[in-house]
Amino acid sequence: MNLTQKILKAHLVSGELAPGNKIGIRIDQTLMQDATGTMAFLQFEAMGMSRVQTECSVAYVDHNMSQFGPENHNDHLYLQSISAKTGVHFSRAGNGICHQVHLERFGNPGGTLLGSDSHTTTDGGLGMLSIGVGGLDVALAMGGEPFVMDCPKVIGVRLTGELKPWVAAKDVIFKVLETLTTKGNVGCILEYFGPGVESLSVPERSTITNMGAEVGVTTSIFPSDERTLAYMTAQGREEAWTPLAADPDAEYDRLLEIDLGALEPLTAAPSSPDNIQTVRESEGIEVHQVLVGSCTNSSFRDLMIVADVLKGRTIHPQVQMGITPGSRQVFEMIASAGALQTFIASGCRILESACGPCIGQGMSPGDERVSVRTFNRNFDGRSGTRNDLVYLASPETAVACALTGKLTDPRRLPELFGIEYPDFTWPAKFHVDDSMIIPPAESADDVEVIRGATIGEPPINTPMPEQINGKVLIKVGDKITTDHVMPAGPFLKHRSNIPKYSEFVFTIFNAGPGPTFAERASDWRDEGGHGVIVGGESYGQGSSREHAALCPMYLGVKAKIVKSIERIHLANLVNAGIAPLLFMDDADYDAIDEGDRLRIDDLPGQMRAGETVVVRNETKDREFTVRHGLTEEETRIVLMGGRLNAVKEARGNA
Ligand code: MIC
Ligand code: SF4
Repeated sequence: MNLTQKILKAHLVSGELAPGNKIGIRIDQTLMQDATGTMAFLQFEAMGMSRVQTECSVAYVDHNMSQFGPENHNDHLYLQSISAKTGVHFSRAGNGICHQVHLERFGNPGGTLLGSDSHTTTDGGLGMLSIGVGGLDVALAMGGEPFVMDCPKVIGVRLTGELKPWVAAKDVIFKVLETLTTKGNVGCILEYFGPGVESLSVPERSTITNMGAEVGVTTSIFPSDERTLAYMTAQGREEAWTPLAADPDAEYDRLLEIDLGALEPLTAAPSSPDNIQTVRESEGIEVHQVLVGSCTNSSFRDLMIVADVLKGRTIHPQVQMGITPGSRQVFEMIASAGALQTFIASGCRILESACGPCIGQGMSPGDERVSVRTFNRNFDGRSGTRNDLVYLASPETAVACALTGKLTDPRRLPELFGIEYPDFTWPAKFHVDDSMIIPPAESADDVEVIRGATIGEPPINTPMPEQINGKVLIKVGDKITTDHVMPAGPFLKHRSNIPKYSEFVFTIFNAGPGPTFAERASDWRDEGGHGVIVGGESYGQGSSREHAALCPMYLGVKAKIVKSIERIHLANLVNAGIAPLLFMDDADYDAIDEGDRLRIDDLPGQMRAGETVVVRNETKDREFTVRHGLTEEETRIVLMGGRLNAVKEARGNA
């Protein structure tokens, strides 16, 4: 067996372990962050659940920390109080980015982790099966429900050799992205193995598993070995370590081979993480901003490499540089190692330990200015600037650009500045201080949940109508991300208030003078119509935010018809009671225009009867057939108007 199969087998509660089947697995741990966590907790409450049933559940505050207006702090207070009441550990604002902290303090080899954030996959670096999902699915797992998923195909990635100086773990995942791209990998897991694995530390492995989210796979995993033991020992958690690996004769559904020694510094050019180029070929492009941080690249190692290069130097006058330590542990360690002093002296701006600019919370670049970031996503506008030009890169490449003011291959640092590759050694012990993680209250009775005025209710959908009186509210192209659907940046603070947040659906496409998407949708809804969204390939890439389903649902959208759809978004649509329908012929996509009236007769009957649904385009006077790949249970949920209705009915509190 491969490692994925071993962990799945140990957690299997229903179904048969063969690709293509639905399986249910037991979830040991859950994670949520504030931007998805408030809605997840509101849904947990709405389903009538009280204390969590997992081995360990943690709620983090790391996304919504700018605190312009009362919304963010209201969210923090709600999360802290409801965590205490329901049995969840609470990681306070300032303690760090959920994935970095979870890796440090909670993750364990061989366990299962479900998180309401797509980069929950970070813990795969420890040998934990870690999956990102929407908030409602985390709420269900907290309530003790098994997680139902497609039994994955496992892609083996055999690593050989060792990285050369100035080439980093980030370049490994860029290589994978170049090969597999961001689309077409739904239902797969990436499993790393081979002699090259031992040369990578756990945080480096986690950079690789973190960005598996960009590949669109369910998760990514590394074996648990002596390097894993060393990391867990340094965290004082060696008792949670266990060795794990695939059997020597394990089989994979597909095999990739990467010679680490043959890699060179790579970058993801604007504006997709799979737009991979060598840094060499992009050299010379002017850079105005460099940001080091995010859950991908903000470990102690990453920051020490950057500090070592900067030591005794000042960043280029044209560049503004920001540093975001991944956790309070990393922050304290760079402080005691003298790296913080180096950052300050070299002119860096020190940001707090949080997601920050990665999710458009500050440091948006100027119009059409190049920003080089060690982050994982460079979707248009995610930085908070509509016409941004974000290059993703390793810390090594980022710091080279900060010194030269141009895209620079870090292998030229010795020749340009006489800088040798930093000689970094992992400390035997990390700085461990869990005082910012508040354990839950012993008894729920002693805790009063604090609900500020900006905390709303989770939206409840109505059952699917017999006839869809549809209008195409928007037609979009390929690779539409959930950032396009539900922007973050300045709008992120409305996550707990669906009516307000819904005003910003598809904001990036609202450039012209006409009515916004939200205005078109709500006018049509108020006339008794049903909204339809039309899209291309790989719709719903990126984040796990269920708001990309909940807000369109609130605006009356009943169906999305797209060429293909990504895993988490598909699950979120089902949970919200929106029909996810797939084109069977590209010509049908081509024949639709925004504003077309689409009629679907007896949608419930058609969905129950089989895989296909006939749609009539009344504007174009043509009919076409689409399909839905849903199971009977998923169909039932969509037709009931979403999972909240289904769970309430099952629990007798409808
Ligand atoms: C992201 O990186 O896009 C986020 C913000 O962390 C999201 C979650 C969210 O939208 O709250 C993710 O990756 O799932
Ligand atoms: Fe936070 Fe960015 Fe990581 Fe998302 S990708 S969890 S916004 S640091």
